Amino acid sequence: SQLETARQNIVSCELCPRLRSYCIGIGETKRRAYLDWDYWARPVPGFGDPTARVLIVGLAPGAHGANRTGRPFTGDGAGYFMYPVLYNLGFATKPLATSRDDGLKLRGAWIASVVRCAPPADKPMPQEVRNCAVHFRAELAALRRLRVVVCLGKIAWDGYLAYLLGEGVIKRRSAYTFTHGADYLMPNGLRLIGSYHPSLRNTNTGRLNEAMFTRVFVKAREAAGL
Ligand code: DU
Repeated sequence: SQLETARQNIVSCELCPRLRSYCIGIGETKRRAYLDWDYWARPVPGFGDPTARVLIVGLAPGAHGANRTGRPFTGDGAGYFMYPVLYNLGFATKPLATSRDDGLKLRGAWIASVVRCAPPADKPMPQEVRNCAVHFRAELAALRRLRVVVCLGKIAWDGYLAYLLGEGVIKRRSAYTFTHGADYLMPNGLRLIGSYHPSLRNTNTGRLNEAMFTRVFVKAREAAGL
């Protein structure tokens, strides 16, 4: 299938040497809590329901999260914040995501990120984001039932707008301003919703709390007709 081809191209990607060596280096040093883990250390494919109506767009794998487990938002603080919200709203079958074989499934949702390798300091270079767009496009082309896109943070938002520019759906980004709760009907009929990213930096400081995050996904579910 198209999604399986996209997955293989992502996992074998070597387009960004800086990111590849960084991810492998994380796997070699590890954290004390994960010494017995065999780190994934490969680019991370999207995850979820191939018939998803809701696309969730993140920034990049966490160094000791998805870069360790091989599945988006699995095994780090951002995921421990996000999956319970997805579970409460029926988008996930379990509230706790710990490994890529924990049995958790998404229902009606797909999770992807604009960059598929963990970047140093969580800051991909613009050229790395551009390189990775080929993978984002490949997954999106296979997700035929999308109605709603939830972008987690401004880099995800800008990445999705760049995708729409490339597809000729919009002519300029300036009409679409990222805020938490931003909600636009795009010319292709999709709803574009913005949320602060559920990184620990945002959730530990209270910039993003569970009620705020839940409201975003209640709106997404409603806009998707779910
Ligand atoms: O083997 P499979 O049912 O195609 O599932 C592959 C992979 O995708 C597995 O990690 C579950 C996940 N998944 C999902 O999250 N939601 C679905 O509706 C179907 C599959």
